Amino acid sequence: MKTYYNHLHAQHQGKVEMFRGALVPCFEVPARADHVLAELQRRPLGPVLAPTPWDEALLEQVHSPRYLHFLRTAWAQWVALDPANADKDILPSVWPTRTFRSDIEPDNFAAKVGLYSYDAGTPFTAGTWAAAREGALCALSAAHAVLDGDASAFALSRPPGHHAGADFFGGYCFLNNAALAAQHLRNGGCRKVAVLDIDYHHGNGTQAIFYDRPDVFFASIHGDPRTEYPFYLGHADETGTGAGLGANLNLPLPRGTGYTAWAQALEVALTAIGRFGADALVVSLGMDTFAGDPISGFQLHSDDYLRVGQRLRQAGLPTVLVFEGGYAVAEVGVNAVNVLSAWG
Ligand code: OKP
Ligand code: ZN
Repeated sequence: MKTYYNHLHAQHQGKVEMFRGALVPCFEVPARADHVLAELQRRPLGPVLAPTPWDEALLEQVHSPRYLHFLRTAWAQWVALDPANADKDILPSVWPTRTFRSDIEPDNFAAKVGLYSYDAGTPFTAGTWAAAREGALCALSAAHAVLDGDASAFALSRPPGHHAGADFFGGYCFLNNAALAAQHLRNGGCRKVAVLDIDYHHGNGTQAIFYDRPDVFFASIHGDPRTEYPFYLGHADETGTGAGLGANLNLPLPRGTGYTAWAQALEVALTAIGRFGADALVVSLGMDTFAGDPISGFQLHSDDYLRVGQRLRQAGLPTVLVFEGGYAVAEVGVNAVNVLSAWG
């Protein structure tokens, strides 16, 4: 299995995120990807490659031009406000909630940041765009390898992607790598694609991007949004809309859920994906279902991930795996490679 590694990932290195009224050190740190790469070097599954430099216009198939323009220029706008800003991260603090307008992009920079985001936990740094863009290329490259006939491919990148919508960042995510991979598979001739999101947190961005589409099925197993981030999406009654009705499946589980109940949800998701008739699978591979994760609440153990990988492979579909969350930094490499080793 080829791994497309984002060698620019460490250029995105947020300092702090807002948590309970205080700025605390970021959980989403460069060491996460370093540990996965190190484990892939200990237990090689195939070549580790740089992504192919695809036409950036592909990003517009998932993200709005005005959002992409914002991402490309945000850091320069921030430093233009005050040269001293170069030492600080951009952190959103004001948002257009219900009754406000989001069709007019404000001139004020803080207001612009709020228009294109939804939380105060996602710092934008000097290297964020470079890292996120290269990560998107990793996802596109992995999709391309599968289109070329590989049984599977892995996009090893950060920042993660599944919370990013067509025109907003949040939840540590800026570009939706899994959605880009799914779209790339569609462009390359797959008639139907399924995205299976097994990160602890609901993939609200991916769901929203495909919610009205019948050609991309989205299934997610995650902490119940009544208590777990991202809170405002991910309930079981969200089944798609319009032509996409029936092509969305949410399987929220209570905090504390262990492997047995989680694996039952995985069966439900894979059965639905089978019924849908997908030609290819994209897995949003979050490793924050691990019992030791500092910000999540499921109870999976390292050995469980070997079985998760086996079961995903048994689905029998060409599979693109995209790295998402997982904040038990020391264990994230072993856990991720345990899943991937099913294709070794
Ligand atoms: C991103 B991914 C922690 C608060 C949670 C956002 C979590 C984003 C998770 N103090 N903040 O889905 O792993
Ligand atoms: Zn997560």
